[in-house]
Amino acid sequence: MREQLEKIKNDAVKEIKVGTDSKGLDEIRIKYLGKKGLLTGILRGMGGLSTEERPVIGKLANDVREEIEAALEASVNKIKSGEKNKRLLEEVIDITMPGVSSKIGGLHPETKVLDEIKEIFFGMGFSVAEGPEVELDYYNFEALNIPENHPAKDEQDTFYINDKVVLRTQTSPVQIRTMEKTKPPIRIIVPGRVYRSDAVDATHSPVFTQIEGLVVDKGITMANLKGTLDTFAQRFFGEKTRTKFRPHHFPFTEPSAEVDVSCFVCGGEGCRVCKGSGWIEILGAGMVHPDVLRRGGIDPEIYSGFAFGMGLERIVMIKYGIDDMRLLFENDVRFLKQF
Ligand code: 2NM
Repeated sequence: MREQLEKIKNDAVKEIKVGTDSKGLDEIRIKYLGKKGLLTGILRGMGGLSTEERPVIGKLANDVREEIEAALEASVNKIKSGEKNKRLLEEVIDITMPGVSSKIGGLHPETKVLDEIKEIFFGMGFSVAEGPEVELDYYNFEALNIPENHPAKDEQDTFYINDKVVLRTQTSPVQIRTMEKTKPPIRIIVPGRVYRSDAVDATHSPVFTQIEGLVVDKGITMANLKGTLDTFAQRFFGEKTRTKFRPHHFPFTEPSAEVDVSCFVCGGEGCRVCKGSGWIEILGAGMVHPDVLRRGGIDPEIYSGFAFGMGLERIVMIKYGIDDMRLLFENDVRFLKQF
């Protein structure tokens, strides 16, 4: 029995030494120490031993068990730490490697320019007003002094939802709505989408963005309009920029003007951007017609006002030298990335 125990011990330790993973070691544990294991088998046979031999063999058997367990534990620890080291090596992070930068989006050029224009007018005490794109015919035309027979009312130019409802062709209906509910002083800009039944080409789109402005207070004159638009032009195009007011006609303003700015590329000498003239048309403007003030609930005997309007896409095209408006709507990333 002594020899048997000795052999079991040596075999087990030998097997444990060559075991390479935790699973193999579990199998060895079962083979020797399990319920039906080799050592357990020996211990069962101890009944046939003499009373002198029994404690000696019993102690020996216990020693063997302890040695096998110790060898198992040592081996398990070794394998476990080996497995852990291997995993750590595989998972190692090289903090000296260059990072992978994630791609982030940018602002559309129209958004950038609109933000810039808003900031300039905020600096002069304006705030933003907004209103519906689907608008009553009354606010889009009649309240603005545009008569029933005016060419702008033609179905060729305006998208009609029904007899009384249109897609707004300008943002001025928001000015009327603001006058109706606000007591002067009023100082607002109204950016927003407008709709006209135009064919698409390099300078036209049936959907575009207007920025209009309205100031109403006691004693507002053409000089205030000129000063406001000069300040805008100088902050937006550069401090040397001059403006030129050319007489014009709008039904909703009297007097009315078209406003040019001196060319920000050549300074007025004449170049490709201003087509040799030295001037670029950017705005329509005028003193709000007394009838329009009255329809907004404002007494033209007490108050006066000025208003102006510009097309955002046109301003963006001028500023960045874009020759086709369609580029602003197609959203080709290769185009948008440049701003
Ligand atoms: C323009 C040109 C001139 C304008 C007038 C008004 C209102 F509602 F106050 F009468 N809002 N916007 C106006 C004046 C718009 O766009 C080219």
